[in-house]
Amino acid sequence: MSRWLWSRLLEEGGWSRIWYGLATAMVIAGGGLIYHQVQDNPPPAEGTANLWIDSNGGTCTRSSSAVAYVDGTACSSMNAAYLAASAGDTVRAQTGTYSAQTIDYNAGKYTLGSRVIFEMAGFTAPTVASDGGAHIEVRNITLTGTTSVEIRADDGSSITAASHAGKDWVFDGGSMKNFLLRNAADITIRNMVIGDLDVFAAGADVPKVGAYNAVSGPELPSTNITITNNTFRNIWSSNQAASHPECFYFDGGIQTMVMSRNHFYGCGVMDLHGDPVGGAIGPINDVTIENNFFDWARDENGTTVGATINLKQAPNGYNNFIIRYNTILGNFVSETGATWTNPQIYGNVFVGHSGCADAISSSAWSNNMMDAVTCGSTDTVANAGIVSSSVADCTMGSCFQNNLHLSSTSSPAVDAGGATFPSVDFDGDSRPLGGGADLGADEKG
Ligand SMILES: [Ca+2]
Ligand SMILES: [Ca+2]
Ligand SMILES: [Ca+2]
Repeated sequence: MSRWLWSRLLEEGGWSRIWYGLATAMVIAGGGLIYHQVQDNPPPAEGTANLWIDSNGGTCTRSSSAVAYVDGTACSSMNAAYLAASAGDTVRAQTGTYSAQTIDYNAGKYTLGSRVIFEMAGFTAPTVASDGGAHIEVRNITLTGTTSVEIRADDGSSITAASHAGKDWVFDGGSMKNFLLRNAADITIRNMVIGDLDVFAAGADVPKVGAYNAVSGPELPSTNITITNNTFRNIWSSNQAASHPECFYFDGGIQTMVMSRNHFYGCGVMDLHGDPVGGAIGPINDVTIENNFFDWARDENGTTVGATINLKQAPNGYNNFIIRYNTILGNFVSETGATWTNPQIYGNVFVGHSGCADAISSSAWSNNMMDAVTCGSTDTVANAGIVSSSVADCTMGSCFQNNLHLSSTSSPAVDAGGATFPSVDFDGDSRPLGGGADLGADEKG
């Protein structure tokens, strides 16, 4: 089985989130977990599709079997193709630069049994936005504008219909500047390059997951968000006093989010920022952050600054928040006043960490490897050189990725993990190798 397919099974939970394919066997994978092994049911042959998009459109006629491109029967937009598609169809696009795309709520598409697949290699557009679109997978698209992706509920000014939340979207491969998920459900962003964005110069926001703030009607926070195997890079502000960047922002009300196997570098001010604001929205719930590489957060000149992961204070807090098996250059900070229920911080490698997060009890910390200060009774002090390379400063906007794999199989992080760990590492390789799980995001040996 290809690594490509394995990664989907492992990341999506195997049983319920397989978007196509048939189970043919069961195998025992690392950690003793049982996954389906599936027979891949690939998209139609290269050069054929059920629907095509081109720059001048056409009759937008669906073919039940995949066919080659015909100028006169193509669609002029993603939305037109979506409206014409049936469940499981593949849409392809002629190579070109297109205008902004908008996909709207459609009752007939909201209950599709499988996604409409957009194979968008060669398709460049500024943005994809959707109010309540559902069951869509977008692959290998290039998005150049801000806000690159916005998925939200049907009506942002008066949210009353939970059934109209944007739901069951996958973005897989390609690149975007940023994204905004509001009142969205069952969203996956994977295998993408996200960033290369001066938020001040572009007048842009940072990648963000949350709920609507300050609108009338009930709030419908974003639910079941998976962000995996992406590169977040060079998201910064050339005027930090006027525009406060970070590589990823999440606010109150999130219900279930997993961030795994992402690589962060060139992030202004912070790599991650949680901000559970807004009394009606509620706390941040059930978040797991695992197997990520986090570079130093940086100021606008590229010099390292304080908080790689910064979780802001009340009024709302954090429930069931897990930070495990990450490699983190810099600090994890919980601001004074944040309320925590069941935080777990274990198995991480912290390099350059200078203090324990406020408001989190020492019992939440275990088996972390840290520089000079330890926070829990089973944390240990690391030696210099534990990771392969760690560059202190760079030129902001063009920072390059540190190599945060463990430096050698004799690293003290090797086999130093506890009994609970993710079943794969940053690279997607199985854990554990050798005599136990290795600390940090890389399983080395
Ligand atoms: Ca045409
Ligand atoms: Ca090991
Ligand atoms: Ca590895």
